[in-house]
Amino acid sequence: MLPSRSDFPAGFTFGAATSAYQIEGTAVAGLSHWDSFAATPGNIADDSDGSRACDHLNLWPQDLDLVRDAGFDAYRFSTSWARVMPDGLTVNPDGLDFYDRLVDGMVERGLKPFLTFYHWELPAALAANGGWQNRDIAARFADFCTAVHARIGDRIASAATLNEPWCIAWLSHFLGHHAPGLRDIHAASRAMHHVLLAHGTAIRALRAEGATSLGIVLNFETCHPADDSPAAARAAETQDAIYNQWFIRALMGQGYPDAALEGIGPHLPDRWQADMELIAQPLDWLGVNYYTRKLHAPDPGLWPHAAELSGPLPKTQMDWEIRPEGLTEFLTRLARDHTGNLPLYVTENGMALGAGPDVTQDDRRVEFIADHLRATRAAMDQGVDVRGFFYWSLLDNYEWGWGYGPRFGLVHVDYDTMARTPKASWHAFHRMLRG
Ligand code: IFM
Repeated sequence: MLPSRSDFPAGFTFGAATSAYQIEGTAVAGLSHWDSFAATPGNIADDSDGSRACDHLNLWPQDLDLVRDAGFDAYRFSTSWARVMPDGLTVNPDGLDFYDRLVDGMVERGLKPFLTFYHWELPAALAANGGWQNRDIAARFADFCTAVHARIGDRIASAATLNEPWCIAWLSHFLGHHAPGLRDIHAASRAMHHVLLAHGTAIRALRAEGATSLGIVLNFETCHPADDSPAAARAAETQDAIYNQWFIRALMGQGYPDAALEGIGPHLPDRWQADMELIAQPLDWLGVNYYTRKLHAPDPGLWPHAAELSGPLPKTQMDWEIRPEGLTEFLTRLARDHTGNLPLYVTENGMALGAGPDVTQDDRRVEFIADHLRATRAAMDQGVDVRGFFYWSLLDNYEWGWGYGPRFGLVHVDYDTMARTPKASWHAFHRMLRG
């Protein structure tokens, strides 16, 4: 059973989250680097792509009904850059029309629109021009954000520049798991800096246009040593610096962490230090995405000299360990070490769980959500200013390199018929929020 709504302060925002490429379908959008990445054999577990996804482009009214009917206060969504600017530069009014209707649909249903400008579908034309490796991306990204803001900003409750810069930069350019699928320390290091430069440039441009309630969404993952050895401790510290410190430190004006600069520093663009002030723009809130922890062991190979090992805890469908206390730890650590009194939102938390014969049966997910809501409350009890919790995801959807196998949704999607069926977890939220 989920905790009760009254366990959280009045005004605490409960929401459900999605992203454009994972649910919309790409009809009448420009090509993005995800389309070419997905079209390359071996990149996606089931060789699928986002061309149809959940057909949210057409079915969005019923999807928003599901958000409202569950009793959520807010809906977190993203705008596809490739739909709004198919060539990455020129605004396509039809693309903005879609988001205009979508935001009106949220407002009509009493839902607060929580916008994320970029959740990973970089227009192919910009990718061909170096993408996140090219410093020019910062100005292009600010133009995209201000174009979206000019059309829908008047009805937006809150806007994040980027979702999960670690994924945009490291997972995609060093580990090669996401578009553009590179495994290149030089490319990754440049992306690690440019993604932050793009954020700062966009925030400055949006503020000049009068935008308010601006933030960014970072993902955090507990990095534990695989054993008691000093070498394992060092491997975990290095991974923690790359994953959990690089972005938040720069954003809060604390500089990049030394343990990550050791390997990334030699590849950063010239005079990167001069960008740090622009990167550290004042923010109105920070979004925290939390899912799991990983164990790290020393690896004799190249920097970061670390290898990931599977841990002993119960796991989700994607083999991610379930460790709710990690969410309390990150929320308290952030407030203590980095963000002070800045309001925090849990902008993503959820679990992948395969569908059984009864697609509505997901009691393990209900338990997962209950534990993470309690973990959020525990951080609040320790004085952390957490303002909301968004479940990932409203719908089963396209899980990037994993294709359509993992199911994160509160609502089951039949990918043949596109039928939506609320699961037990959707009903649990309904009882909690409307009960
Ligand atoms: O599906 C993703 C989402 O796009 C970003 N955060 C993590 C989710 C689960 O992997």
